[in-house]
Amino acid sequence: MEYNFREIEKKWQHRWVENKTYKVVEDKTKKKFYVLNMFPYPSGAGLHVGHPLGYIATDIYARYKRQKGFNVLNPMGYDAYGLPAEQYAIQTGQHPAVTTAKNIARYREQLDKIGFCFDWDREVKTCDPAYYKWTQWAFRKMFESYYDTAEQKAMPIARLIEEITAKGTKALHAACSEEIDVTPEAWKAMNEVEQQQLLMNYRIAYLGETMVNWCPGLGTVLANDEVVDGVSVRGGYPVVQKKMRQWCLRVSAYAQRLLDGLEYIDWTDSLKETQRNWIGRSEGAEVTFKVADNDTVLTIFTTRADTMFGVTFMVLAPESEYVAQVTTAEQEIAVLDYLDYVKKRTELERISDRKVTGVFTGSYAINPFTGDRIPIWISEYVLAGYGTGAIMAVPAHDSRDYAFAKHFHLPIVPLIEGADVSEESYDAKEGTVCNSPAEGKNTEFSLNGLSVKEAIAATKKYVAEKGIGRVKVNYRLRDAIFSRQRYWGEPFPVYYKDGMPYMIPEACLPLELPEIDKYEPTETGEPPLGHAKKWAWDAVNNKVVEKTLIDNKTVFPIELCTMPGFAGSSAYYLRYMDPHDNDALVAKDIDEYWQNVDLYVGGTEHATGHLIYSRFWNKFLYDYGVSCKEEPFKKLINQGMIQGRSNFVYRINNDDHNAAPVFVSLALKDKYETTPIHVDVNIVHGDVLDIDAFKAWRPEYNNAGFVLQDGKYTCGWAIEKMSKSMFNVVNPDMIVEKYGADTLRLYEMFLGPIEQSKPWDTNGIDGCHRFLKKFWALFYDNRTGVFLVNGDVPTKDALKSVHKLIKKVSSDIENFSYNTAVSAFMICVNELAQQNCHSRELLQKLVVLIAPFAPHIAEELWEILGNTSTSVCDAEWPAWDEQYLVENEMQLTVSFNGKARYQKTFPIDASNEDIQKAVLTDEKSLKYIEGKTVVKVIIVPKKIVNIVLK
Ligand code: ANZ
Repeated sequence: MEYNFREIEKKWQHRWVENKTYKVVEDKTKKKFYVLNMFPYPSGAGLHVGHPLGYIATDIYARYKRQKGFNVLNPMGYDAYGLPAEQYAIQTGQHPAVTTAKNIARYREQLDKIGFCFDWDREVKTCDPAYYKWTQWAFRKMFESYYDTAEQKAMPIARLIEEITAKGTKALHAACSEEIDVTPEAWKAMNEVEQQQLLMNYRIAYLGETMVNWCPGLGTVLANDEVVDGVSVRGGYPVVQKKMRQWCLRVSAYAQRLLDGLEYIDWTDSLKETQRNWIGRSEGAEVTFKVADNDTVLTIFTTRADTMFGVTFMVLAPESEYVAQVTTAEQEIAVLDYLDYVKKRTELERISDRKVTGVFTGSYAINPFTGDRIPIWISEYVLAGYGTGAIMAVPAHDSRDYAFAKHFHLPIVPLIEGADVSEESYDAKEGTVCNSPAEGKNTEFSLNGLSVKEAIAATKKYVAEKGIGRVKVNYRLRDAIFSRQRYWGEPFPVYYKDGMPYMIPEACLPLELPEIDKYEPTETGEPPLGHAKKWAWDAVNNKVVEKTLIDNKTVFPIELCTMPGFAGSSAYYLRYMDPHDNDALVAKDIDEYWQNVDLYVGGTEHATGHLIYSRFWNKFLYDYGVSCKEEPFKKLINQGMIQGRSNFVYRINNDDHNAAPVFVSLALKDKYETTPIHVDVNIVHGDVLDIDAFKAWRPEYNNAGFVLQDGKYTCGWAIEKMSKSMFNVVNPDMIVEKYGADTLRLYEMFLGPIEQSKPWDTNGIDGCHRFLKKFWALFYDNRTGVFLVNGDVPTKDALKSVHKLIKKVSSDIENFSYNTAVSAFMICVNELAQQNCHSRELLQKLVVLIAPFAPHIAEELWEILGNTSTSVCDAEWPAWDEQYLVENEMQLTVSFNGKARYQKTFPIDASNEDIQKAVLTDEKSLKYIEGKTVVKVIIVPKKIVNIVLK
């Protein structure tokens, strides 16, 4: 019987479905293990071979853990809301739901062919109302919560209301957008709208005024990476900075916990470092500066309080509220001009551009340490969203301040002893402070002779005592903007009464996305949901009704924005635990069983998006006891990218564009002037072009001519990103069809370490396929079809080969070193074939070992070996026995005058005398020794015997 992978794979994929082999239930008698892949966005292009890399890695681990006796959860689903389907809808009128469903079906078909052990009964789709009910539910709960900074957790807003009523806002310990002082009396005197406005300052999900990249041409907010040089990447429309009222999540309140949590999870150092930088904790001080001839007091944030004596000017962010307060009449026009210029600049450009721009406000501040009058400027390098949006500039010790001072001819006063003030050495953090540039100005306080660190501490203490400052920890992490002016996303469960948002009652969730007939913004610039006719909330009957009924008394308009892409992916791992529960996101006992994800695999591109948001989201749910673990993902592995191996043909340049194209083979191309052209890798085999297929590929190549080399056309190649435009996309379906899923799985793992990026090379796949054939040949004679397995007692050598393999594969899987595990299989199978081993006892172990990697062939052979009532998935993972691994022989290389001639095997305990005797009398030695004298025999233990002849 031959290895008929097509039949075998089809058979087992059916059986698995029929027998529900991969169905998982909570089984308290077993230890749980939860593996998870970052779920895919089902794009129209389908899967290419790069996509399943991570899935195969997790699948192997899941199967291995199951064989080790764990109850393994390995779910899969779809991140189904998103822009591409909506863009397609705008272009074609095709409803995004239709496109998405089609793409999901295609993904599923492709995934099914690869033989994953997903429990499809637990599938989730973020666009499914039964799923997004819980996304809306969580959002609602965030709206109903504030972050208590004393308790360090989210708390119900009702408690905050009680506290404000009793003690006013001054006594609150609550994360907020701005400090507001409201007495209990003032609170009670407020009307409902005013009270709601005040509460908004504390809610975890809040409507906030934030700066966004607004693109009037497209009628939407754009993300930073969708804007280049002030225009939209798509369409080239101008983009301006605009303050807009948007839903935001108070992620910043969790900054310290997000930082602390990194300490006890098993992620790579580089990923943790990326998150730390993103969170950006910075310890410093807020210091106040009085403005001369003005009531305004500027509060600035600095990490270098020690440089107070070197402050020679102040800089405000263009968006700062101080700007209006300090701009003088003479400077007004210049300031307005400048603000106009800044509006067109994105934050990214402001940070990365080294261009020096700015304008003087006309006002001066008083340096509280020196009493000096220092000019207040405005510049784009100070960002509105960080610190207080205002800085004290110390050009001698800060590079941007230095560049600014040089440009506008402002004074530069060095403070660090020996510091040479020039562009290169502005930032002398180490050193001794000498702070009295202007003798006699401040005699009360001196930092002279202190180290920078001591000076910072001393200054912080001093400003706190003097009431001109306070110690402050800042985080770079911003609150997440949570509104999108888009259709294809989760609707907010929100309606508006008197301009203030109210939540639709929990019992009425999900609020389903309505149908619309146009996907663009409305004529009046509203988001696409503005087209929905039935999109108003009847607060008496608690239901969605026609918009024409809006009276703002009992029927109100519903929010028109939808949630962003990361909403649906923030808690999906919790939903997989209990996907059909209508009463809870996840039932408490089920959550306590699965706890959190033990192994999470996905791409590095999610380091600062999804992996921050989902950690935040989970911590919020943890605060309410919904999730029993504070960190969602215990161990995380980033799989590398699979790159494409592109092929090229070389077209001979010809000015006559009507002439038939002529292509020259690689080795001959330098004889001509040529242009390389990407060619579809699927019509190239081993770098040799399939000429007929090439002619059929494009009508313009129909009558192409070829300059061949040895009768063949050889293509050039290069490693590039795998992408449709480079024609180097390899479809897994094609590989499965030609070689089988087991070969594909083995080959993807064999390509190299899982975390590394590596090129796909279809040419190499034959090796893995041949290996599986050899594996099969241990059971069946390929030519005669005779079943070879016998009950023989295995030889010592065979035992050693297999036990060595068990040990190696077990530790390789634990270390996710799958490529080395695959090569260990290859070595072992070669050894067993050489030893002519067909022992049932050993082959059965081999089948169990290979099951995680190549589950179809393993199931088939498992059954053939007589295990007809169980799946190999439940076969116990074999243990190795050290006794078989002890080396009892050694192989020595025998050399003559340093030249290696042959190898000889000895018992491990052979003495040097025995070795020497045996080597000198060996027949193979005699021909080298003949006619010469043996001068010396050198023996390097366990390695070499060198015979010196004369
Ligand atoms: C005086 C000073 C002297 C500063 C010196 C630095 C070096 P990190 O560490 O990132 O927190 N800064 C404060 N707010 C800013 C804003 N909104 N936009 C741009 N820059 C701002 O950086 C804190 C430092 O960055 C602060 O300390 C402030 O400049 C500046 F030798 O104050 B420093």
